[in-house]
Amino acid sequence: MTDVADRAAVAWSPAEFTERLRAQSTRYHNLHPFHQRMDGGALSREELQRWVTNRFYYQKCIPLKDAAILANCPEVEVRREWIGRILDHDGTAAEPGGIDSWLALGESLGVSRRELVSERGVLPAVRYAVDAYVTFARERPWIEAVASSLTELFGPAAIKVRLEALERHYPWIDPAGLQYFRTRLVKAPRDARYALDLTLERCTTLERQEAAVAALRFKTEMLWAQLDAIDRGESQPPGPRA
Ligand code: AHQ
Repeated sequence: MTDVADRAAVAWSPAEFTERLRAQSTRYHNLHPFHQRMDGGALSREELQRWVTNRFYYQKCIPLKDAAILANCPEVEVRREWIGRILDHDGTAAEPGGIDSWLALGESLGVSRRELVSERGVLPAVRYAVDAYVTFARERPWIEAVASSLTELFGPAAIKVRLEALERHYPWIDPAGLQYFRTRLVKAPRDARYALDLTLERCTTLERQEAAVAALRFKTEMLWAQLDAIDRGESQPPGPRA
């Protein structure tokens, strides 16, 4: 390999790699106009209902994404840790999970569980953005799918702001319905810490490090595209869906 190519192939230090991952926070969906309007108290009831309806599709697909990572990961220790994410969302027969909490959030915003589960209100672009995330996890190396979940490095700070804003600006929302986000404030930092440590540990060449940053960049764009569709408003092709 030439001297230039040798220099170019030198992996980033863990500190520099972490910094490049964390730099993706400037692309995080808390900066999207829709979330800015939510945090500023400017959303209508109808907009909040469109958001909770479409985000339900994202939430219900997270376990499919995580199951894809499990299916692609040959390491028992990693699977033992990662399977917890599926249980966090799906819950168990004894203990409802995050998907059930999201349904309660929907009810507190005036959208019935039946309506959320029907997916009637899921916008085409939201469906395609979310399905792209699941497909990414199914088709890319499992460590890249792990890296794509690192948007949760930025989640808790955004959710703290959002929770405070929802409680302050939208008094018609039953605070009990916001429990989902209070739970994320506990689980997301733990999940993000494990995913970051795993990404730093396994991505030891420049090529793998750049792929991990690209995976996280992909995920910031998936979250951004989801909100573009929600922000734009109702848009379905004419004619019957079935
Ligand atoms: O509620 C969220 C959630 O369960 C997850 C799982 C995680 C992943 O595996 O990609 N990401 C994520 C996120 C959730 N909520 C979003 C929000 O802003 O409410 C943030 C989102 C993320 O940052 O990826």
